Amino acid sequence: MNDKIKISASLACADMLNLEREVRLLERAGIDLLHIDIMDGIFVPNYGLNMDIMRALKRITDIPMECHLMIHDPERYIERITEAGGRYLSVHYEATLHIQRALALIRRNNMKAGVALNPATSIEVLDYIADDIDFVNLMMINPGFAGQKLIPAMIRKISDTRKYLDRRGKEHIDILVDGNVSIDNIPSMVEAGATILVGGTSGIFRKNHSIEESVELVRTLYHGN
Ligand code: S6P
Ligand code: MG
Repeated sequence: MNDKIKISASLACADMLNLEREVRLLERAGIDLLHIDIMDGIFVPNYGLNMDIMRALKRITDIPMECHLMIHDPERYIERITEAGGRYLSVHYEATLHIQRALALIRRNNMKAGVALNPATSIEVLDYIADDIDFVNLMMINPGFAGQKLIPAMIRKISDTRKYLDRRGKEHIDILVDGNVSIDNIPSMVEAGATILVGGTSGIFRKNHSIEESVELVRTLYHGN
């Protein structure tokens, strides 16, 4: 039984025409976090959610918002994310020249600080920022779009990251996995050491399955029953 695992629902994959209803269903299913993808059309070739949507969500739910910024120079938006209700925030290592400064700013704004790594970025970049993070956001796909396929080498990246952090006495740092966190892939991701699972089109918002049924199924995958 693994009680340390959290499930974060990737709201960009929800039914936008019925967002409040989707949030109520997620609440009823006992989801832990709401994953909010924010993009700038430059760091990734797409757009996602934004701070107006966060503010609206904040009015209707207490589920903590876990934000994933896929934008260049994320420092520019950290204060506004906290004001909009963000409680966790990951910024890309590849998106700023001053990742340590960005992480420190996230903590100063009372959010849990995460560094997000693109698939090809080595975990060695964590070396001198391990004291500055509460979680690592390991991308299982190249960011920008939902509905992509897991890059197989990423399972090894999860276990390498877990070992790497544990060897440095950083057992408390969470490993969030994002991208094709599917019913099929979750067992190997958890086995490798993932502790926060971002559920999108292949995990929580699956066609022809209810949110409740999917969340329940995801839980059985790591509770082993
Ligand atoms: C991708 C984004 C992700 C997706 C999620 C979708 O740019 O950061 O959070 O929303 O990966 O899940 P799935 O199951 O469709 O890959
Ligand atoms: Mg994301």
